[in-house]
Amino acid sequence: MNHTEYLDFAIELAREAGVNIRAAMVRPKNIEYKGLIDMVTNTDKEVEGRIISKIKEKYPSHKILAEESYTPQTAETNTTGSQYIFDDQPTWVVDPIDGTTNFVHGYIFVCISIALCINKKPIIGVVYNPILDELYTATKGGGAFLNGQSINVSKTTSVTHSVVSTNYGYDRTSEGADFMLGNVKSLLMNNVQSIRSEGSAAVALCLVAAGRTEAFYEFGIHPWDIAAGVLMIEEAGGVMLDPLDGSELHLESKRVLGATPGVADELMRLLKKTPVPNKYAVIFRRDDGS
Ligand code: LIP
Repeated sequence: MNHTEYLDFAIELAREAGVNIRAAMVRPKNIEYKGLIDMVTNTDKEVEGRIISKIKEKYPSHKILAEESYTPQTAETNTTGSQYIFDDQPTWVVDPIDGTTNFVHGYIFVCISIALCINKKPIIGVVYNPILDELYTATKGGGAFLNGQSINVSKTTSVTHSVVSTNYGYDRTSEGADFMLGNVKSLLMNNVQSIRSEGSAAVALCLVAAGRTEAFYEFGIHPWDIAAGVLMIEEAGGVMLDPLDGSELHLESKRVLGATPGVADELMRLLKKTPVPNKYAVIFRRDDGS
C-alpha cells in the first residue's frame, strides 16, 4: 500500500476542485434545499461528480462515501446505527464543499475534504481551502502538514487559555438549541478564553491541528465532514474522542471532539455538564457488535 501515491492523487483532486470552487464562489449560485436550511449547490454536485469519476477510473475496486451521493442504508440493512454503507474496505470519503453555507454567502471558510479510509480509519487526509490557498495534508504515521510545513497542536493546558470552536449544524429545534447553548454556557462560565464557529468542520479540525485553536466539538456531524480532519489532528499530536463519553471516536458516531491533549479532559467535563438529548446519544455499534 503506497500512502504517498494516494496522498498525491488526493492533492491533485483537491487542487483541481479548488480551481472550480474559487471561480464559482463569486458567481451566482444554483441552490437546492436538502432540508429547512441545509443547502446544496450545482458546484457541490459538479465537483463531487468529477472527483468520483476520477477515483473510479484510478482505483476501480475502491469504494466511495461522498456527501451528495451516498446510498442511505435501509431499515433492514442498518445494523450499526449508521446511515451509510461504510465497511472495512478501502473507501474514499469525500466532501466536495465542506462549508456549503459559507460558500453560498462568500464567507472564506470553505474547503474540499478527501480521506482514504481502511477499516473505517483514515490513512491519508487532504483538506484544501482554495480561498486562502491553504492545503492541509496527513498520512497515517507520517505527520501533518500545512502547505508543506509540519504542524503540531498547541501546547496549551488550560481552557482559560484556549480558543474552542464549535458549529451549530442544522438542528433548529428548541431541544437542539438548548443543548448547543448549554455547552457554550458551560464553557463561558468556566472562563474559556474564546469561542469560534468557522462553519466548516473540516477547516475547524485543521485549525486545531495547526495549533491555531485548542479544540473543536460538534454533535450531529457526518463522516465526510471529519474523516480527513481527524487524521490531521491525530498526526499533529492531538486527541480525537467521542464527546458523549470520552471513548474512541468512530467516524459514524455523529459526534466529534478534537483537541490538544492538555485540554481534552477538562473539555469533556465541561461538555458533560449539559444533558445530551436522545438524538445525539445513540451509542455507535460496529458491525462486529463492539
Ligand atoms: C457542514 C459542516 C458544518 C457543520 C454541519 C455540516 P456541509 O457540512 O461543515 O460545519 O456544522 O453539520 O455538516 O453541509 O457544509 O458540507
